[in-house]
Amino acid sequence: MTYQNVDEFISLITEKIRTLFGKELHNANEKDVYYALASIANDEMHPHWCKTNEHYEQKKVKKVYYLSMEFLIGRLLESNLLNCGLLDVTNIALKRLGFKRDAVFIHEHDAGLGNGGLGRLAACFLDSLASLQYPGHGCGIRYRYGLFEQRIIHGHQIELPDYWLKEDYPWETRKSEESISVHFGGSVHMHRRANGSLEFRYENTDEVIAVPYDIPISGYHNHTVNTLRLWSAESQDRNDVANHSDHYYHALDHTHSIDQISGFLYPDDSSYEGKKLRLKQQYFLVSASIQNILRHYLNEGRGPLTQLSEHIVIQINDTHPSLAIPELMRLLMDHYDLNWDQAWETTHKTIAYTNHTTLSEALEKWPKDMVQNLLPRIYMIIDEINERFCQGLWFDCPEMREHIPALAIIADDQIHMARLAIVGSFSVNGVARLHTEILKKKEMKLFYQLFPKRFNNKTNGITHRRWLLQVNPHLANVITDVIGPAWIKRPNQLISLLRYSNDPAFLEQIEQVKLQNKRTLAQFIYDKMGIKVNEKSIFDVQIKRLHEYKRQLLNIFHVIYLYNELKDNPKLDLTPRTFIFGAKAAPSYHLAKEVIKLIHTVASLVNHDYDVADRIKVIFLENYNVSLAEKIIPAADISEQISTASKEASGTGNMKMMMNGALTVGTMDGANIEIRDLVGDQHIFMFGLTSDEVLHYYEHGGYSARDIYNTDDRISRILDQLNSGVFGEQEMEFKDLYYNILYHNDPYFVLKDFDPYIETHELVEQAYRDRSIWLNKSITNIAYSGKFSSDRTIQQYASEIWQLTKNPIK
Ligand code: 26W
Repeated sequence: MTYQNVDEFISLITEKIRTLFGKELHNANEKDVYYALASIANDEMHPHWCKTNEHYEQKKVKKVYYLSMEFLIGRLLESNLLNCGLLDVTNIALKRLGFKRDAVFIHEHDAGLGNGGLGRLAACFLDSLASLQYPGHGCGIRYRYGLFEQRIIHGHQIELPDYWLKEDYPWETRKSEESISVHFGGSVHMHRRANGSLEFRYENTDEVIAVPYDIPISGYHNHTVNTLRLWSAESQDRNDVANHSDHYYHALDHTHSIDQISGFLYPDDSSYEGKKLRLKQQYFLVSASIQNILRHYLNEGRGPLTQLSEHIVIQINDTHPSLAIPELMRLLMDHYDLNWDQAWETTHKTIAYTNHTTLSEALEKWPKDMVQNLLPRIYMIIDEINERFCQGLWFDCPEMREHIPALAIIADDQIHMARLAIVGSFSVNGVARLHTEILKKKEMKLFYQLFPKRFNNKTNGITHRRWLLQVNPHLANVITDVIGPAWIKRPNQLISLLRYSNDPAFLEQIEQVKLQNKRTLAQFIYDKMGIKVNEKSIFDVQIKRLHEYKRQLLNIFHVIYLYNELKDNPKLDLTPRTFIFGAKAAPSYHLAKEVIKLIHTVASLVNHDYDVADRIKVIFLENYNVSLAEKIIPAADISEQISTASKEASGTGNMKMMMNGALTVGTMDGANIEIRDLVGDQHIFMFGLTSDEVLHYYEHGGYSARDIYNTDDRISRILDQLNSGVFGEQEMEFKDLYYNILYHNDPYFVLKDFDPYIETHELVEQAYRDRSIWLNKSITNIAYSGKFSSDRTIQQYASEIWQLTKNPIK
């Protein structure tokens, strides 16, 4: 059904308000309208959802299950309406009824079930899978608390719990009848059956019930509706608690500890902590998901489990769900009687692994004892996988013997999850060309020698439906006006914009759209913070998790440098700039939090200094999340992608901002390189050390931050200001940042890249002054951004890893 007729759509809203809330439309508030619209979208999706499932089951089509500890889906109302073809009519109806769109949409609490790039990637992939009509479902955890809410108090980050389920969440359906038991702890006993085979019995385990909550994932203007299944941990005897008053507190305690399993998302991006609860979460996700997959497989009568890999592929999003490997082995052997060789053959043909980082501190390694105690049978299986793998190396690859300690899955009393993931899967992919090359040549070199065919690259992407069509409707309209709407289904067609990249009328339109978006963001900033920003200034944006390697510090050093210049020479001819930051630091990441404090300190100095008035402003937007990104990105002129080369696996914010016409100031890292290859050097601002240079320094030394400090006055001035209390309430407030640079030799090469960074920003400024040059660059970026649609990425996963075919739903 489509509602071209606005009157009819308004009647539908009216009817919904009556049935849901027992009120008339004229008494309804924005929240009521939000729920009414969600209900309309659900009515639209649910019949197609049933049909999609029917089709997959009856046609026995090959499916992918995307296992991820994170799905950063943000809000769904607008994207669901868009995908169902109801967004335009909704916009008109709301206008007619006198409701502001945003005031309605903000009643949906962001589902912040992810830390950053990896979780958002999973959400974009689900959108592309459904839009391309591929059978693909997500499996994750229904955390009661998503990533913390960030408050800034006196410049310091404070974390508050993100209780996103406070209000009714209209998109999920609880499916208690499909619940699954997951077992922890206990002991394992071996018995020999009459036929000589071994049987494993588990005793005294703790049982946890995994209850699925399903969220429909609608494709764009097609009838495919896939599923995101999120598991919630519950205790079996929840109802018993009330009945056993003598054990009441004991039972309550028990229930409480089970509830914790799906309690909260660990707020750690790219640093690994061996927390038992996190291990429980990982096994909980994996066990529930794999049991569920096998149950469906068998119910659908797809054949013996030895053929599993012809029907199912399981993609694991980083190593976080890599226990899928021993769990699938366990179920195939202990529950379905396959022998080791059959189970192994099946498992490693079914599972594929994506790596998202080479940062050594992020590589997961679980203490052997912890796994042994919490998951005794899983430990036995990992141990056996390891034994067989190492024996194979010893006997079949004598040249590898000396490397066994570096390859062994269990070494130094730890289980190396990346090694397990490589050995137990048929595909290992990195997320951008450089990243994959670094995996092959450095981090996973030995494994690459062993299994060269297993390694492949899949450069990340973003859904252009959300990140262009939905968040920047003005730009989308202007594009469609000149090249037609075909780009919406085939984003590569954005390339046709090149023909207009020197067309003065088109340039003017692009200019006006950006200005309008900047005005909207400026108004938002004013409403939130009471700060007026100059809408004509360059909006210079860095939005991403706060991490040393992402180098927000380099950005703020640039601000301090400009501030010093302006103080020395108040008449300096400088194009006004607004520096916009959004970033959460992991709660325990001290240096990252110090950077947040520094940004605020600089902001309060700069923003209140009359000499600088209106020429530089520093804005830190609190609580960066998907919805805030949607507001900022359409307004960005400059996209800061300035990680230490080799450290950022891909980046996806770079793609989002490019697609919205921002120009990248970036290092030769991650997908920045592929952006540069497409748009050409003249349409991007690249600077700094290359990854080879960085890796060379790490390996051979030869870098001295102190030498740069001693020879570059701009830098010594900034560092001395940091230490002397010019910035900050007291001297030494930022001593740890200062020491990290001068006494730990600046591990992320901030000083080394400072000079080229400043120089690059001077080029940015020159380019910005010539409007037609700038707009030509901006259009060139939009034109080439089609390659970074996650549709392209998913297409590559589907044909090169998953061997999936498209299944249109009638
Ligand atoms: C175990 C704790 C932990 C949690 C999350 C370790 C590592 C992670 C992720 C790997 C962090 C992450 O989000 N990585 C990002 O993944 C994006 C999607 O592929 C890439 O674009 C980013 O470059 C990468 O940092």
